[in-house]
Order: sequence, then structure tokens, then C-alpha cells
Amino acid sequence: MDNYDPLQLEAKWQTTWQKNQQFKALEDPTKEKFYGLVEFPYPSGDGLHVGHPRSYTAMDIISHFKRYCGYSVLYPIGFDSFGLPAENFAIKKGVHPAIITQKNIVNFTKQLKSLGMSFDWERSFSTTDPAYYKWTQWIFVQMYKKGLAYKSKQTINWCPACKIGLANEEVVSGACERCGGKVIKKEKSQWMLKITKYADRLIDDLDQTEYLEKIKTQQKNWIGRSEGAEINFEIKNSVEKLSVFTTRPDTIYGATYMVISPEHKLIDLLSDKIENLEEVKKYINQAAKKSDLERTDLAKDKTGFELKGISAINPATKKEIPVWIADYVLASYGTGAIMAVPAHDERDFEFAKKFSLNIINVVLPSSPGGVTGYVSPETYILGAKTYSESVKRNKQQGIDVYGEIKNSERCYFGKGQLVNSGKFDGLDSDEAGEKIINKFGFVKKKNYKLRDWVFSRQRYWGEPIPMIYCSKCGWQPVPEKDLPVLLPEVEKYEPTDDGESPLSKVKDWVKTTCPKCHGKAKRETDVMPNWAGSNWYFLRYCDPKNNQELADKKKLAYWGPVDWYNGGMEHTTLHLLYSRFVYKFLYDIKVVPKKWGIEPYKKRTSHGMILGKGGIKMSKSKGNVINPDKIVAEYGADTFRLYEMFMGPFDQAIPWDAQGIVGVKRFLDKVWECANYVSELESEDVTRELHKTIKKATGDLLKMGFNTVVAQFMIFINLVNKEKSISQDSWQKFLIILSPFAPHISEELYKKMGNKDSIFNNSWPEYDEKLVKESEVKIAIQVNGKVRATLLLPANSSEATVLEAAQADSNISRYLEAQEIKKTIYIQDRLLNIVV
Ligand code: ANZ
Ligand code: ZN
Repeated sequence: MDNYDPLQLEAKWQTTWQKNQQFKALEDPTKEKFYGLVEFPYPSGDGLHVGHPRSYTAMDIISHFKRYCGYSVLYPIGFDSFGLPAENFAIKKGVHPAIITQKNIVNFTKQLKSLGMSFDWERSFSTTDPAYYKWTQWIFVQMYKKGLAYKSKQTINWCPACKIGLANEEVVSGACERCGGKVIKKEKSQWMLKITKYADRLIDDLDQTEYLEKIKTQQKNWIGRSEGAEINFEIKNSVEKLSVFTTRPDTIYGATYMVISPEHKLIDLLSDKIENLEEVKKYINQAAKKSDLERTDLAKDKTGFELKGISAINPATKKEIPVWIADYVLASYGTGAIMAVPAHDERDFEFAKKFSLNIINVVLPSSPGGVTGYVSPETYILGAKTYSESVKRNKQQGIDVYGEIKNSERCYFGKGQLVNSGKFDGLDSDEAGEKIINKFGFVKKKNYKLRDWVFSRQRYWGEPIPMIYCSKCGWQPVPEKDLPVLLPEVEKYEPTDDGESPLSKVKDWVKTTCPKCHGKAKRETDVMPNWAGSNWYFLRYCDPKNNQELADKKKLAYWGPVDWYNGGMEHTTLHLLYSRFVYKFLYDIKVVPKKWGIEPYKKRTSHGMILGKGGIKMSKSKGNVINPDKIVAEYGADTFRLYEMFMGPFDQAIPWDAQGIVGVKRFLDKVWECANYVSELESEDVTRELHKTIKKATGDLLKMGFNTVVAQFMIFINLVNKEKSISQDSWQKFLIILSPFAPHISEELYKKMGNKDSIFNNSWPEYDEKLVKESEVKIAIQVNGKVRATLLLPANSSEATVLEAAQADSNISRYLEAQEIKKTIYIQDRLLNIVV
């Protein structure tokens, strides 16, 4: 047979599959459907990264497997093309972002096609296509009509370098996620989306999904629901009240002072009573320069001032307590004020120690089991790592942890038994909390970390927000018949210095008429954030060419929900949350049929990153980026795909290894050679190994155990290579299970067997459980050369396994008692001699 020439045969099959529409997704009512989704790429100028195909190959394999199992499969791809890199390039080189984007899409498409992915290319689109973003804008209009989109003055995160407002989630450690520059606060009028209205559903509906547990936790943590009470404290000699949110109403007797955030309105309301107003104002100015993260960082030194002349009344103790201003309390959470319980809250504890404020202990650990979160200065001093160790050492030092606790010595932030709390003494925290809420008439309250979503960007390369401002009628949505609002040409892509979008400079575009009174009006010049296009793209794949509606309901009903969504770990918080929110909205307004269900994605998984040599991130500056084109040109797409699946466990980050790819290529060379050994004859070993291999593939694919499947392929091929004989039937079965990983070579060898149709028209082969069972062998066990027992063990057991079994056998163990094993002699599958 001729040589294995991957490049020539891969190009041939890619063309053939495309011509025959081999992987076209059809709404076939006689078949069950499978919708496999991968995150569509941003078509960057650098081209495809080797990380992309890791996800795409995995879902490609699963899609093939599902097709073989009789499913009608939708496996689409598109491009998420709005965003900053194209815009920044435009600013630097003066080329329109649309031109750059188009060029990059052409390149990405070529690259993806060269990998032989079974995408249905006819469904592909870019989020920058007006026919697509028309519907992105349409969704915004629907949200506006339902009161979920509103404009409001916000203290926003502002990146002075990018001249752009950022959502909280785009600020990382106080720095801009894009440029790394320091982010400051700024007042700006912004379009907001009311995602908070969906907070409970976004948590509770997770029960209906099969996301990895850690992904569910990420979603929950981001929403950050906490339950507690809102409590009003009276201000002495004033009608004003100070309202706080607490998750620990049980600790009210220990509230010895209060803290308000620097932005709290009480400052203005009480300014004539505050004796040190100058000092306080100065502090407020300083705080405005810090990020939330810097302010709440536990490790940072606490700062603050007492509001002299002001005091509050603790509603439980009726005692007067001081009111402080400090930036560790955030304006944006709860009520922007807290009751401080230094004995039981770590931040309050540190603050109270620093400023010598009163600390009253009101909760005792009820049992050693209840001591999670125990922090004590003694623990630190003695360096004990566990609680019990700490107790022991403290005892050695004569400190009794359960006895009298000097208040200032420690902070215990777990729950427990109340003390110093009047008639609530002795009750457990939870019960006491309930009773205290009832007794004092506090209000139960849930609080969320989740904020409404800042949806305005003062940039160019995004979907224009389809709103019109009329001085008479106020904000009006662009009538649906006038959508899309096309992004106009501009001369300059830079945001203006006053923070307005570059669109504000296009005067004749801004000028329009009011849809309501037909008077003079102005267009909104902000655009949507780069998340907008990916919120709902998975719906559009079901019906990508529709220009009457977002997607046809029957088609949505056929394909939904997405059965499996794989993507990067970095997208399992925000992208997932945003798209779930937008989906739920579309579900509520019945754009999506009930049949799809209340969640967009049934299952979500993530792949590990591919790293550079030595386990560092691949980056241009480090010069360690692997170009997929080069790998494909040198070894072929099948080797590339197979290697990416073989390199390590799918969910783990793994460095690229040039040696590894050579090994995989060698494996495919052997597969090619094995095609010469197809004959009438086949040994029992080959049959058995084939069935083992089918079983492995069948069982491990859906668990994403791709690397172990490839390893088994290798074992099988080595065996065939050794025996040099395999039956037609077995060879064909092997090619079928190999084909999801290495589609081209499998198709080619399948044809070489004389088949006329495509390999992908077959069914997934079944395995015979009887053949798969490991055969067992009798092994003679000797002690000092005398046979003492025969054990029945699986064939190919290792020496260690056999020795272990021997030691566990009473017939052997009595000869070994109290003896030292000097050496062992092992003959595979036959004999083990233990010399003592
Ligand atoms: C008294 C108390 C006693 C508290 C105690 C905790 C422990 P999560 O769980 O994150 O919701 N808090 C409330 N509003 C705050 C704000 N704007 N800035 C900073 N801290 C704030 O946290 C709720 C707890 O965080 C609240 O319960 C409050 O402190 C604090 F032993 O009240 B707690
Ligand atoms: Zn008007």
C-alpha cells in the first residue's frame, strides 16, 4: 500500500464531506437530537490558538459518537467578533474594525476547516453581522419594554487608560481587566440591565442542571445570596435612623459600635451635629480613591474616624454606642452600614482592637465540633494548626479555652451558644436569631452580592443601543421595524476625552426623529458590552437565517436545550450567568418555547488550558506560542487532534510537548500499516483486545476520558502490529471507533477496504461483555522453592499484585510470619517464589 500522506488525504476528505453535506444538522422528527455547543471564538489577528481545538475536538468526538448512536446532531460554530482588540487595532492602524474582523474570520474558518471539525458550516455567523445584531438589539428593546433596561446615574468603575466604564466583573484586583491600569470611580449615566430580578431563579434553577458541582458553586458565589435581618438603630437626639443588614441577628447584644460607609447619606443629614466634620470629609475623599477590593482586604490596615457628637442606641441593650465611618464598609452592599460585633466578626475585631473599642463576647462555641472559624491570638502565638492542638498548647500554658474568656483576646466567628444576651442566654445561635428578630420586630431580609448589570460602553466596536432621546417624550426605543440600528462609519475610533462614545461625533447619525411625537430627537451613542452577542448565540444556531424572528419556535423546540456546553474555565462565572439570565428573560416572554426548559444548557464542562513548555502560559511576549497551522502542515490534522486528546486528563492544564506529538504520529503510521494485515484470520487475543477497546471508548467518551481511550487504541494497534493479522469485521469496527478522533485516516482506510459510503454512515459497534472479562490464570506460589498454594488471579497481574495476594493467603502467610523477605522470583502468569 502507498505511504500515509495525511495532508493530501485530509484535504480530499474535507472537500468531500463538505460537498456531501455529511455533517449537516437536520431536524429529523424520527430521531432523537443532540445539541453540542462550544464557545465560539473571538477571531483575533493571531489566528487560532492551540487551546481552541482542545474544546472543539472534544465536542467533535462526542458529536460523532452521538451520530453513530443514531442521534440527529447539531454541532455549530460562529464568531464572537465585537470587542476591543479589533477596535484598538483600528485606532493604531486606521483600518475599519469590520475589515479586520472579516479578514480574521476568513483565516479562522480556513484553520478550523483544516482540522476536519464536523461543524455544520451553513449555520455559521458572526455577532457583528447586522442580520444577527438586529436581534441582539431587539432583545434590548424587549427588556426595555418590560422594565428590565433602565438608565441611571451610577458610580461606575472607570478606566482612565481605556476611557471606558467597566462592569464590576471586569475589574480585577482594582485594575482594568483589559489594560491592567488602575480603575477609579466616576459618576456616569448608564444603561443598566436588571439581572438582580432574576437572582433567586439563577440560584434555585441550578438544581435542574448537570453542571459540574464547582461550576454551580461559582454561580452561587457570584450571586452571593445571604439571609439575615435589617435592623433600625435610633440615632440619639435625632429623627434619623440608621439601618443595617446583618446575617447574625443573634449577636445583637454584642453590637458595641456602628460603622457607616464613607458614601453614606447620614453624613449630609447629620452634618450640623458632627463635631469633626472636616476630618470626616477628608477621609471620605481618600476613600473614594480606593477600589472595593482594597477596602475590604482583610490584610490591609483598617482606617476610620468616629463621628464625634453622634451616637446610636442598641435596640436590645438600649445602650448608647458610637458611630464610626470606615471604608471597610461598602456603600454598595446591604444598607451601606453595619452594626459592629467585634467579638464575632473578624473585620470588626481588628477595627475594635486598633481603636480600643468595646468588645463583648455573646456567643460561645457550643462544642469542639462547632469551632470552625475559630481565630485566637493564642493560636497564632503558639503556631497551632488545628483547634485541638491549640487547646492542648493553651492548656500547657495554663489558659483554659472553655473557661472565662477575656473579651479582648479573641474573635470567634462561628455559631454557638448565647451568653451576655439577657433572656436569650443559653440558646443556640439559629434559634436565638429567630427569637430576637420576633421580639424586637426586626425585618427578615435576603441580600445579594449581585448588582444590576452596567450595559453601556462608550466605545465604537459594539452593537449600538437602540434607544432615542426626545426632550418631550423622554427615552423611546427604536421601533422594531427600524432595527437594526447600523453602526455608522466614523473618522476616529477613540473614545472622547469627556468619556462619550465616538458615535457622539457623527452628528447626522445622532440626529433623528422621535418615534412617538416625530419631533427632533437624538440617538443613544453608547454601545453594548462585548458580552451582548454571546448571551443568546446558541438560540440563533437553531435557525440562523431567520429574518422574521430571532429563531423559529419549532426549530427551537426541536434542538433545545443545549445538551452539553464545553468551554473555558474563565467563562463559567460571568458568561454563563449573563447568558442564563438573558435566556430566562426570552423564555419568560415566550420567544423560546416551553419545551426547551427553564435553563439554556443542560450540562456544562470545562477543559484545562494548554500551556507552554515548563507549564507557563503561552504568550507572544514569551515566544512560546504553538501555531496550529504549523503542526497540521508537519503532521496532519488527525495527529494534531489525537495529540490534543491524548496529552493529559481533559479538565487539567497541560504543557505542550513536542515529543508527544511525534509519538502520536508514529501511532497513526502504525494504524496505516495495520491496514495491510486485514485477512481471514484473527487470533483470540486480537478479538478480545478489540472488544476491550470498544468498551473503553464507549464508556469513557461521555466521561471525557479521551486520553485513556487513545491509550487503549495504542495498546490495540501494538497487538495487531505484532500478530500481523486481523479480520475485516474487526478492522472496520476499530476504524469506526477511531474515526471521531482521527476522522480523515479512518475514512481513507475504510474506503480502502472497498466500502463505497462514508464511514460516518455506520452505527457504533457493540462489544461482547464475555470477551472483555479478564481471563484468569493459576499461579503457583512457592516459599523457599516449595509450592505452598496455587492462586487464581487475573492474567497479566504484576509481581506486586501477586505478592500482595500471596501475603493475604493464610496458606502462605504462616510461612512468612516474622520472617524477612530476602527476594522474590516471578515468572509472569505462572509462578512466584518467595525467598525468606
Ligand atoms: C453583624 C455581624 C456579626 C455580622 C457577626 C457578621 C458576623 P455576607 O455574609 O457577605 O452577606 N456587612 C453588612 N453590610 C456590609 C457592608 N455594606 N460592608 C461591609 N460589611 C457589611 O455578610 C453580611 C455581614 O457583613 C453582615 O452581618 C455585616 O456584619 C457585614 F458575628 O452584622 B454582620
Ligand atoms: Zn418625542
